[in-house]
Amino acid sequence: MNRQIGLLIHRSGVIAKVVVGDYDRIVIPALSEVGTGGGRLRGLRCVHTSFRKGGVNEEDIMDMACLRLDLMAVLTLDDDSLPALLHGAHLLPQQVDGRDWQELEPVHPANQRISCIELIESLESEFVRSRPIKEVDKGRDRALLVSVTTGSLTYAEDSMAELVELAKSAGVEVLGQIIQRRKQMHPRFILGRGKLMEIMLTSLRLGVNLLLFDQELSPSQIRSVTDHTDLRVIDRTQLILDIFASRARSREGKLQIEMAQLKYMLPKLTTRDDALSRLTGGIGARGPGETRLEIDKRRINDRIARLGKELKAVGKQRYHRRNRRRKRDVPVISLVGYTNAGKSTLLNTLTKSEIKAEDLLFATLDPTSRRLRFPQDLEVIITDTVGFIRNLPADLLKAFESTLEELFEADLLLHVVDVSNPQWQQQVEVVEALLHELNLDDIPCLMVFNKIDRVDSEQVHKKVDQAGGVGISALNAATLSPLLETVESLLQKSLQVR
Ligand SMILES: Nc1nc2c(ncn2[C@@H]2O[C@H](COP(=O)(O)OP(=O)(O)OP(=O)(O)O)[C@@H](O)[C@H]2O)c(=O)[nH]1
Ligand SMILES: [Mg+2]
Repeated sequence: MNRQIGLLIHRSGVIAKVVVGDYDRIVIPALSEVGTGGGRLRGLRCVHTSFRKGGVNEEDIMDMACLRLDLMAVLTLDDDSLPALLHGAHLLPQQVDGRDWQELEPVHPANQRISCIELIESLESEFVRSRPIKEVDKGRDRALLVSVTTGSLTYAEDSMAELVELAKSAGVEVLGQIIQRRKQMHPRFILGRGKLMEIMLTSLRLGVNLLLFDQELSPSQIRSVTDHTDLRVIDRTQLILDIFASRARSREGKLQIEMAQLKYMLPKLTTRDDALSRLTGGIGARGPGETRLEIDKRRINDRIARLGKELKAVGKQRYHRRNRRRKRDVPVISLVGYTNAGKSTLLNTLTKSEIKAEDLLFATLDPTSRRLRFPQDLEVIITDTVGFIRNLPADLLKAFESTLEELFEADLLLHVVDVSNPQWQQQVEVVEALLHELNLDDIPCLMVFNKIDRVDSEQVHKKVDQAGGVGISALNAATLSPLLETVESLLQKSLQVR
């Protein structure tokens, strides 16, 4: 037939698939329905004929790595089209001379002495031994973080460091990071073939099951990666959405998240996209639920419309609540700031409450309000809300419109800054830009430099003075009096104006 023939053979000896290719290649079909058998390798080996004289080529290695095949073997033919040599290759649990695979000595198929099954089984046990999955980590996602950038490397590194924190907040174990700089971003292929192969081999070696991209991916870019791999692929926005979904407690919060997730999914459903149906649980699939991800566009649109109505109704209740507050004329202070800056901790210390404050990004999602009485009989309401982060997509921000509306009511914003974070200056810029985007820059805003207990004080005091803010340690009530005094005098001023 002048075509290559390939067999995918199960360890039991059963032929799982027969693939008929063309003269110079075969294409292995998607194997998603075949289980991975618990081990690191797929439990299938591929043997195919070739009209070329050479043995295993780069394409074969790529297929083997991406599909985690037990073994790849190429049978070459002699001039009479009879079997000549069998070339084999297998993956290695550890790199040898910088390579992740190894070729076997070519032999005539009749002289093939080694036992395939023994070889595969010893490989597999070595894979497991070199990176055992700890009992506690079973069921957790194990991710390789990937950033593809055309911009500055330092920016990519900072953003990556934050992605690591985001991943931790989502309960994902981070096994490795890869940053690639490209001259130009390809609209279809986010990564070159070579890089993709490197990622696949690294994933295999580390036991990765999730690729987490720092950049937002287009449907075709997701496809170009998932076509070659059987790893789940999600991007930064999806990860943030997932964290939000797991944190939302209030009805309104849950509605907002579901809305944001559906809106995010919708454009990605326009092309038939395998990546979505691969989301069978875990990160990226929480919230609206996996079944919902599969329902068609029209039903999603219906759902979005319904959610919109419900949100409006909830918003009305909120409006009434706020109105009552207004009537009593209690000034409102809102805490804003980068995520993990210490907003909730500050609220807790000020009002002796116990809302959740944790060393996690986006620990707080739903807004909380508490009363606070100042020494001189001034009573205020102080509200804590969702933190900000860089590269927050506009749509996502919009999803929180009704929550963020609370901020419009504020008489004073306290912009809480974590000065112990080396990135604090950039974080201030991000928050200020977002405040501007939300048209909140008309409200008086006091900079509050938090966590001064963790930094060299003299240097920080200089910075704090320069920025005209107040330095505090939210964990320590004794450090808060300068803040309280400043806040009080600022409020008196604004109350007089009113
Ligand atoms: N050392 C020190 N740690 C602090 C201080 N203030 C807050 N923290 C810690 O910083 C972490 C984050 O605090 P949160 O209050 O949850 O921060 P947040 O701004 O509410 O963060 P999100 O709700 O996640 O956006 C917690 O582990 C706090 O214990 C401080 O003054 N000093
Ligand atoms: Mg918080």
